[in-house]
Amino acid sequence: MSERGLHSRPEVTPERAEFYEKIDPLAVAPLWERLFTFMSKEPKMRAAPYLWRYSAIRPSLMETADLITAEEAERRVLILENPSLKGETAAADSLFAGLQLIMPGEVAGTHRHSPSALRFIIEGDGAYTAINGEKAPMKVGDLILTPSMVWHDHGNVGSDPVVWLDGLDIPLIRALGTMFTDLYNGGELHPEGRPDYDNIARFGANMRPMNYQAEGSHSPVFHYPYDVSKKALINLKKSKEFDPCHGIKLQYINPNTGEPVMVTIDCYLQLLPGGFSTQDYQSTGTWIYSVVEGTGKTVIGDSIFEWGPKDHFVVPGWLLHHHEPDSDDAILFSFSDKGTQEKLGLYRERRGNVTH
Ligand code: 1HN
Repeated sequence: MSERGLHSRPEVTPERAEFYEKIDPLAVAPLWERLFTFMSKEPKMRAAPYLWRYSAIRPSLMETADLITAEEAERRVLILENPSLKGETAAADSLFAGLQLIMPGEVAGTHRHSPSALRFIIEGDGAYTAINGEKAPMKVGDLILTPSMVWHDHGNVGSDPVVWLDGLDIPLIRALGTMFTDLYNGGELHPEGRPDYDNIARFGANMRPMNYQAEGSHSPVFHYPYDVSKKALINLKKSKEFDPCHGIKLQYINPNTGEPVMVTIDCYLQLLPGGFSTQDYQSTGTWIYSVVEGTGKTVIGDSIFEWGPKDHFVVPGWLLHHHEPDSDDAILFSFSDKGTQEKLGLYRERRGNVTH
């Protein structure tokens, strides 16, 4: 077999080494010295799997309330920063995750940005996100979307600290060089918009206003309440039809198109029946999980992560993994770059020995 430089480095002879040094000032470099460093046979993510235990983080998150105001911070968020991507403001190669705290009486002012974001409510009652001035009152387990370039602010009108998971496509937007951000009117709060729950009334009942013309590519629903999503999972359990790799896994969709809720981030809620260990699954998608209910473990490559409610973990792309819930049912929220990859024709998955 002849030597090929796709997966291995060609020999560096003294003559070649001298040549490489000579051409360096010309701002050119030999591709054959690089190919094998990134043209992996299969995906190799920079991020390693990781789990953030809520009980370990929560005391520090609460301390931030006295350290900085929501106003000064713009958003009081502790980044779930993957140790393998230290300093990169990322939980995984393509996705950002963080935990945001808002205290009673606080407001996080109106802004917008080209990255798309989701909120998944972790703890506390009485806060809201307003999208173009329309409030979505938050309850634990609710999913709230703030798609690219939509005005949004948050507030807490209750008496408890409120914490949610922020999921964003920051690494992707940075890589594409498409970052734009604005403060509303240079720093004002967006005036009140439509009444609370208006988006759900218009688009969230498997109905829509007659003659509705879609605006933008994201879902016109920006609030997916947990009680509705959970009820679907509980009712589906009765069918006893469980996906071997996912248990019962429902995707949040844009009701206009059936597509993922946002262009660059897709979201899921999943029930793992008690004692139902899933089969090994591998996909090019990166998955970030937030545990809502139940306990169990997830085996990712060579690592085992034990989880309980409010813990977060990341499954980077192309790592073989499976879930093992304990004897009670578990409910997991997750978000992914699967939808982005599918739009680019790049998504692949493998169940057992079959690659799709
Ligand atoms: C952001 O604008 C929010 O609007 C949350 O609540 C998290 C993380 C990185 C960059 C911007 C928000 C964020 C963020």
